[in-house]
Amino acid sequence: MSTTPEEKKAARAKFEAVFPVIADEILDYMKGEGMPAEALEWMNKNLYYNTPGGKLNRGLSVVDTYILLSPSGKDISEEEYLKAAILGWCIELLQAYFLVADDMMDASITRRGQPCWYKVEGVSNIAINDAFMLEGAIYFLLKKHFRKESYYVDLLELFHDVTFQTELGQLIDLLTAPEDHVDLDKFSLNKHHLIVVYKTAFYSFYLPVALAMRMVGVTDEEAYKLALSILIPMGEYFQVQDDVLDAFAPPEILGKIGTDILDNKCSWPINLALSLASPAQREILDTSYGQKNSEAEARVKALYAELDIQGKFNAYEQQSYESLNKLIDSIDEEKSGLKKEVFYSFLGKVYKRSK
Ligand code: DMA
Ligand code: MG
Ligand code: MG
Ligand code: MG
Repeated sequence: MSTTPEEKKAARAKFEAVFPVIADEILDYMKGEGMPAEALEWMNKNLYYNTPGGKLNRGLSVVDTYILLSPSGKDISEEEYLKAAILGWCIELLQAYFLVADDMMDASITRRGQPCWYKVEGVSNIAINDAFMLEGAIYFLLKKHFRKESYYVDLLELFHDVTFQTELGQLIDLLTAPEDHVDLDKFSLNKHHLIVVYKTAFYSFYLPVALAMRMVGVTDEEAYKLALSILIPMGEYFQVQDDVLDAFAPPEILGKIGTDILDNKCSWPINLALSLASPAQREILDTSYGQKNSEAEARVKALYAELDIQGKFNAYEQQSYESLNKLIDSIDEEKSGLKKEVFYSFLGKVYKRSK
């Protein structure tokens, strides 16, 4: 696998070079349909503003997994590389689609170090249709590149299934965080677990690995179940990191300004704080959490510091890392046809991340 920083950089650059190819295919299609120049320019901006600028963990993991599972390993043909990379970019489009909508629903300000798309001058509610178009582009690309493959329907099914699962997660995330009614009794770590598995783990962790497995030709359903049993807890750990970074990371590094406290979100830090708070501290949380003002937000953050939520997270992170490593180590490579390295490499991408 790409281990040295130079190799990682090169793998990323190679993957990034595929984005203009797919963007052109989408724009050429629109041109062929007689869409006006204005529409082409708009879609071009939508695609480039929202798709490539992230960490690309999900997209790169499709390629990495494909290389690890393919008998030719690093010597896969250029044609195979391109197909794996296109699947990778399809997940990045799915991610772009979710994020454009998520930022509107969460009333967020910045993303990846720039204003959220709906906040850009002249965009506003057009962002709703832009999100749909990012999603539509996925199925255009899948049809164009995979229509003739025996696993085409499996790819479609995977994208459809995880999209619905993510939307279920977003629904319970939003219903647990009403804007006008703060009731911290509605929160629990069980509820949090359900929210994060659905809104994040399926599309961010299971999807990249499962897509690569389909492309390599894995048909044994047990192998998919095994992958799921490791990738779902890995995704949960990743979203706990996201929740903790929302409260503690400097926005300049994180690339986004945290909104979970203002938004009354059932996030990991508040659930932990609720389990540790004295009656007096609980009173502060009841009156300050989910209030749309920065003084109230600061009071919650001060309480998080008092209760050492960051320290508790560090312990959680260590524990999760160890238990995920144990899970991965217990894989029987021979029996499952999977490779431990697929999971170690994915975990390595997110362990102790700062953004
Ligand atoms: C992310 O939840 C889930 C999806 C499906 C985008 P979030 O609102 O915590 O994400 P972020 O912190 O990136 O806004
Ligand atoms: Mg959000
Ligand atoms: Mg959200
Ligand atoms: Mg978040």
